[in-house]
This record gives sequence, structure tokens and C-alpha cells, in this order.
Amino acid sequence: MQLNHSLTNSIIKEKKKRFAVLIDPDKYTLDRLKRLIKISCKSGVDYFFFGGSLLTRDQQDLFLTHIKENCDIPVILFPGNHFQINAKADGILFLSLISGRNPELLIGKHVVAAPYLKASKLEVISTGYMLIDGGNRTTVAYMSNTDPIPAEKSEIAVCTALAGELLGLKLIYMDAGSGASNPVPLSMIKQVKKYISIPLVIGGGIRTPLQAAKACQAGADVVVVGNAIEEDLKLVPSISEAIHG
Ligand code: 1GP
Repeated sequence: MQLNHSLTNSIIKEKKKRFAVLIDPDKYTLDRLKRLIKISCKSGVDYFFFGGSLLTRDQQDLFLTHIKENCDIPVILFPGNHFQINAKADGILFLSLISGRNPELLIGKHVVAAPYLKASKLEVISTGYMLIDGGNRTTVAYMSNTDPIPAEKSEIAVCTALAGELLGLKLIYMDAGSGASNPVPLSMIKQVKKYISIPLVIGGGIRTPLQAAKACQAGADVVVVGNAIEEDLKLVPSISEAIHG
């Protein structure tokens, strides 16, 4: 299924805050995924982001099929590598890791993925992906072999996000990394939001409705939560309310 309207266009036009639940397929059983789908549909979750920095279990296809057969929430791939491209999803964050200086993640892998994306019906969302230091070394920092932007260096984050927008990227995603001890600082979100006009996605280390609400107030257009929900599905309605309210 194609999205009725693009993720970026809908965010820009409707000016609504959005809630994306991150599904790392390695962290779910099919039973638990079913429960997540049910509760997400009831709670007004806007998107499922789907993927992980390192996947070791071959469940992607099964899970994507199951999600698409059981709910209308758009599924956006959030791939750790090009093996995670799957046409069963609706769209894909085509991530350029602009906070790092690893050429493979700035353009190399994209060249490999481009013909597959062109042939698929996926909505391709070019995304400036920025890792922000969340107080602990995350899988994504290790796997990408890049240094995150220091949490107190808002000016670096601002210039990086701005460069991403000027290069024509459609979205900026600032991520403290899955399971980060500290989410992206609110002061950094505010600063970056002041300088860019494309939508801003914030994730990594958000564990409570209050943190999600504060990220929105600071300027996040989309808030992504993974770990906390993996641990406690009951958080879905309260975080959704905090973001949409
Ligand atoms: C990670 O932003 C996502 O890339 C979500 O992080 O799992 O810490 O919520 P958490």
C-alpha cells in the first residue's frame, strides 16, 4: 500500500505532532507484536518505524506481512543496512548519516540501494540522520563507526541540520540512539528547530509521556519511542496522548 500523502507533506501541511513507534523486529515475538498492533491502532499511533542497527533474526518479512494485514498504520523502514529494504513497507527513511564522516553512510550504501528503491513502490524519504551523544555508547554509534555530536554542542547540531536542509534532504532525524541514557537535550531541539524549516524527528532514550511532550514543545514534529514500549506496551496510549494533546 502506498501512503495517501507523503510523510513529509502531511507533517508540513497539517502541523500536527506525530508519534512513531519503533519496532525492532529482533525485540518482538509475533504474539507481542500482535498486542502492540492492537494497542497502537486504538491509541492513534501515526507511524511504525521498522528496523534496527543490527538484526540477527529473520523475522522482518513475517512481521511486515502481519502488520500490513492487520492495521492501516503506515510502516516506514528505518534500516540499519540495505538488507533491510523490503517492499512490503510503505516508505523508507533514506538515511544519510550527516553527523558522521563515514563516506559509506553518507553516500556509499545509497548507491547500492538506489536501484532497488527505484524498482520498489516505497516512498523514499531522504533524511539527514544525526546521532547525538546520549550519555552511553549505543549500537548505532558502534555499528556506524562514527562519533555522535556532543550533547552540549548545539551549534554543531544547528549547522549540521542546516547543511542537510540546504543539500535538499526532506527530514532531519536527531537520535540519541536506541536505549540512550539521556534523550536529545531540549535546548538543542529548540535551537535546531529555529534554524530549519523541514520536519524534525526526535528519538532515542524517550521513556515517559512527559519527556515526549517536552520534546514536542521544544520543536519535535515526530517523536520516536522504541525501548520503553518494548518493555511496557501500556505506555503507548499515554505517550500518544502526551504527543497529540
Ligand atoms: C532509536 O530513536 C529510536 O533509533 C528510539 O530509541 O529505543 O531509546 O526509544 P529508543
